[in-house]
Amino acid sequence: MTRAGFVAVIGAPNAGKSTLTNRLVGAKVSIVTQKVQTTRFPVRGVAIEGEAQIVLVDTPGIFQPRRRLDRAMVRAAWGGAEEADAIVHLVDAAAQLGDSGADRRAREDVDAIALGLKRHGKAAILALNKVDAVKREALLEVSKGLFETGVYTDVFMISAKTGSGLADLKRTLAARMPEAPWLYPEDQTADLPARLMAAEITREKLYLRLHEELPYAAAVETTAFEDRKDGSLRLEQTIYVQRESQRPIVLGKAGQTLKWIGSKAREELAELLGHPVHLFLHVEVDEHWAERRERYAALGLDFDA
Ligand SMILES: Nc1nc2c(ncn2[C@@H]2O[C@H](COP(=O)(O)OP(=O)(O)OP(=O)(O)O)[C@@H](O)[C@H]2O)c(=O)[nH]1
Ligand SMILES: [Mg+2]
Repeated sequence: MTRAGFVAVIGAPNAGKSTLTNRLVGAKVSIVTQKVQTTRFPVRGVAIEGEAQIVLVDTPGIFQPRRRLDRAMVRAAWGGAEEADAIVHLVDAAAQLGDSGADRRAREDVDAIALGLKRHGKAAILALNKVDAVKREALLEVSKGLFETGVYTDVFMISAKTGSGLADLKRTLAARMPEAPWLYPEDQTADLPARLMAAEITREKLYLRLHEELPYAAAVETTAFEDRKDGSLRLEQTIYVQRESQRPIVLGKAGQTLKWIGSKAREELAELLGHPVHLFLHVEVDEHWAERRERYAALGLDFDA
């Protein structure tokens, strides 16, 4: 008898949701950066545990939305939770204990998520992440406080980075999947279209390099994706920034920054796609990128959220 189902991984921005998803899947399916609000739309990754296929749905961080893109991202995250057979609420334990502005915001987001779960009548598994970065005694206090909300069925202490505690969590998730035939072929780990995955990889490199300088509304689109006769792939992508003043930031001195981004993305793409890749990057200014309906449709986001 096989099992299969969906697990939504929800949480405040930067909790480690994408890191956890990748780690459980055992392959990179979702991009990770130190910047908050990296994930913009739900990304699926397929993990296997014994007879169970666990489809993890990595979601955008849930926070107090202000702009249109924020609202669409948060709506998509809750949508992922609505449809799932199980929900993991991932919490950055270090942020629960810190007192920087970002930590306080994260705590507000965590409390709001617990309330949201309660309102939706959803039970969730609480996973305290980044235990590698905090003292064990402090963790107990944090987990006690959150558990008292009554919305959680279990608590796990994990590190998505080191893998600590993940075997236990994975077994629990497998047991919660309904009896069903598998949803994906055995060897499939991701289901993002290659063009979109390629754009995500470049966006990751862009943010890894420029997370402090770039506004979060920067975006990447794949505009050409061709097989060539010699077995290589030819990709063209456009990096959108919001202001003319951001173009030189992305280019860097003598184009060095863009070159670095391109070569990092190209290396990773070649490995992922199993073919040599020729990658051509363009930088364009589009002040209204985040206000264009067609962009949302391309990412599966609701423009009117
Ligand atoms: N120390 C430590 N850092 C972690 C752990 N898990 C994730 N991180 C780091 O936390 C940062 C955010 O990780 P992501 O996986 O992108 O977080 P996310 O929740 O997907 O973030 P958004 O998509 O922006 O909502 C990255 O710098 C990770 O390397 C962990 O277990 N321990
Ligand atoms: Mg993410």
